Amino acid sequence: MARPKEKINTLIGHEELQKRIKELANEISRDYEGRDLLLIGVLKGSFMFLADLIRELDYTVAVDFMGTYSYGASTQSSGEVRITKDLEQSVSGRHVLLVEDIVDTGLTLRYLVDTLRARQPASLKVCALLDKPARRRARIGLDYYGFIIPNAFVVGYGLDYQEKYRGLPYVGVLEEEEQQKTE
Ligand code: PRP
Ligand code: 7HP
Repeated sequence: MARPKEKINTLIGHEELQKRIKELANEISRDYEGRDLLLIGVLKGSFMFLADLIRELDYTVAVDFMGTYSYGASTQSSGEVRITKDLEQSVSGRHVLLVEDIVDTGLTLRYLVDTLRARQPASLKVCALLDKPARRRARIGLDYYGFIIPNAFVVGYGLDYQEKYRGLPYVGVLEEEEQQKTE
């Protein structure tokens, strides 16, 4: 199997990710003490973050997933958010925490928050591992975030470029030559 290391520069290492996720989980546990919580992971990118986060939370926490798609094979958002998978569970009257891998333009999150609010949860908050404010196009507040990152296209730890690199255990910046070669 091809080793991608030579074209990807590490931005956030595995240990740093794990340390910050534990801190986030402690904060979330404190805030939701005594309340039932439903985590909603946004597929596909959030699967790794959600898996690590939920293992640090109370074992009674429920989980469901929504799928969205807006980047395709590009490093730029198409601007159109499509739902590829809806929830199985109802969110009505429940405490919901939306779990994202990255907020970039903010269009995906804006769309999801509006969609979920209309279903009348008791509360709705957002937790994103990575916040890239430089390219924001939609106004959206984050209740919890892991890291603020610079304006670069990142891969790994669930995030892809043309469906590759999701399995990297760290977050790295994809070098420009690599993007141009394959675009
Ligand atoms: C990515 C990422 C976020 C969204 C963030 O999903 O996982 O959900 O883009 O970008 P935005 O803030 O500019 O909307 P993508 O549409 O690439 O699907 P994927 O998670 O399946 O790769
Ligand atoms: C989506 C996305 N996917 C991978 N890397 C990034 O930097 C991204 N921003 N938005």
